[in-house]
Amino acid sequence: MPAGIPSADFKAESSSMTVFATHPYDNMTTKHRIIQVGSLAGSPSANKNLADRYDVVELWKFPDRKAALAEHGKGITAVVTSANFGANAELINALPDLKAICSWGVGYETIDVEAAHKRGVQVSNTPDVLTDCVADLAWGLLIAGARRMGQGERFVRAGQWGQVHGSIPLGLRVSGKKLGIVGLGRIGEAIAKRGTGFDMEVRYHNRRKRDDIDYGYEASLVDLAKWADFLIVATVGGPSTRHLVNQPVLEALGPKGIIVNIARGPVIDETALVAALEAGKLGCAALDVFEHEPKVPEALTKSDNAVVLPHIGSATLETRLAMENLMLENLQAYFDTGRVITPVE
Ligand code: 8YV
Repeated sequence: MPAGIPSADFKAESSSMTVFATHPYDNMTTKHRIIQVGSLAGSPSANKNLADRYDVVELWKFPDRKAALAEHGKGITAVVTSANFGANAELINALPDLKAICSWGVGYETIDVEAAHKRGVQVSNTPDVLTDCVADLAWGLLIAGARRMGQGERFVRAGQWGQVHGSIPLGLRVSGKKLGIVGLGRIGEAIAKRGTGFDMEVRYHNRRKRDDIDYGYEASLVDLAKWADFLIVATVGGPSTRHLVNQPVLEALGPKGIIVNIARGPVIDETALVAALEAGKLGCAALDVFEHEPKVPEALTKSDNAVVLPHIGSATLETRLAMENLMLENLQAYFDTGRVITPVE
């Protein structure tokens, strides 16, 4: 069946289709059938917009995914997913007519891009639109960790202010310190830019030195950690960066050092992180992501030297809407032109 042509039973269903007067897709007379791998509940209106515009096979609602793919996969040319749900080779290869995978989010380590490209399937993500919010959160985490904001808040909420002798322990100054960035991509760069506003010297570690940028480059991550007061992790996820931040790196950062992670949990060896914190060899960990989300080690949830957030780097109304729109634009561009707008190369 050619790309985008609905199946016979789809035509019967589409007769009850709603047409929206102000909708950009007004002239659609039939809805394309797509597979949505998981519910995009973290987006303001992605589930609704997908359901309004397309004939959606909601894969997560089927108890037997393999059987669902076998039954509904034929003729499906586009899949919607996110980093959370991914698209592995099994899913890709179960869809003989697949042409495009449109993901909601920038990270795509759970999508088998190689398997997709081998089959000529385009993959799109949502870069740029979340850069500022993720960078903002990295700074929020850093300041929260250095100034013990979580601990202070718990102290006030517990009614301890004025009740017990003293206050919370002293924090660390943020302004004017040395900032190391692990992974100077789009998000790393936005974090670095904010660092100059805090009068910080910024250096970074990447696989390769960037010639288009003036920040100092450290070829060795351990050397960067030794130099830095604070280390912010902003790399891609996946096998190439798994446990890049390990025991030697954490110990090089040291007892007053703060590690921030807004990238992917597995970039840090979490067992080594907990051990370093417990032994006082690392000052503080301020984390938005974890190795086995949504599981967070109790050693971290109980520690006043840790700040823990539930993976909310992009979770603002504006950014989640922008991610949603870009994902929808990619999907519709594929149906209209055969090409997604922001392809993963
Ligand atoms: C999302 C993210 O929460 O874009 C990413 O890679 O990590 C976040 O913006 C995630 O995509 C949800 O699966």
